[in-house]
Amino acid sequence: MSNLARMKTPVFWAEGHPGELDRESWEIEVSGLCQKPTVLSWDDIINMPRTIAEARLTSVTRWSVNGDWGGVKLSDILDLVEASPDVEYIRFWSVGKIYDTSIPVEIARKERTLLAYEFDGQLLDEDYGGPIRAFVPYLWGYKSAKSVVKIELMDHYVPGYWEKRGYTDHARIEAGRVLDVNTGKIRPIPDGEVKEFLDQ
Ligand SMILES: Nc1nc2c(c(=O)[nH]1)N[C@H]1C(S)=C(S)[C@@H](COP(=O)(O)O)O[C@H]1N2
Ligand SMILES: [Mo]
Repeated sequence: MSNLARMKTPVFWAEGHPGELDRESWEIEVSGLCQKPTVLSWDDIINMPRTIAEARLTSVTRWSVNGDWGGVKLSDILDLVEASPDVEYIRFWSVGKIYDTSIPVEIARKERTLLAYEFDGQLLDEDYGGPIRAFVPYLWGYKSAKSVVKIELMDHYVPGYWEKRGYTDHARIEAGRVLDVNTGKIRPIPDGEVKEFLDQ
């Protein structure tokens, strides 16, 4: 059992669980405002430099889980496709293309923003957004789209699945208390969970 499952990390699939997904044939289309739109295969992604970010996924429903998220920096992907200087937002689409969400390019470029494929050294399964998901520890978890199939480089903002249903567009993590999934205890987050990262 994966560490995420063992800790009983909640499994959110607002659009419905996608069922079994094939890792080896996974592809992510990267398109929009860039010089070199491309389709990245599973092999392409795992052969890119890997970054491990020890960080939390923090849900607006007030829980968070910490661990070693591993994957490729989104910034490296933006460089690979030669993102246009006009890009302002990065839009993620999950498998089935019902769930989408967008983040500002400044957040996309931060060092802990990943296309993640592992947690604590274990490959992500379908429950937790495998084969590959967005991991954006700087913002509420609804920006961390699971099982990503498409990344669009945009010069404008489009509200995503949850943003259209009332969650904030900026998704700034608010001060308060969350359930720490790792310990089962309540964890105060007086400055929002990732103030220290945002100041970097
Ligand atoms: N495709 C998809 N991605 C999603 C969601 C979803 O419902 N569908 N939920 C989001 C929310 S609200 C959170 S908090 C995290 C939860 O991730 P987990 O289900 O892996 O714990 O995934 C985000 N990504
Ligand atoms: Mo969430």
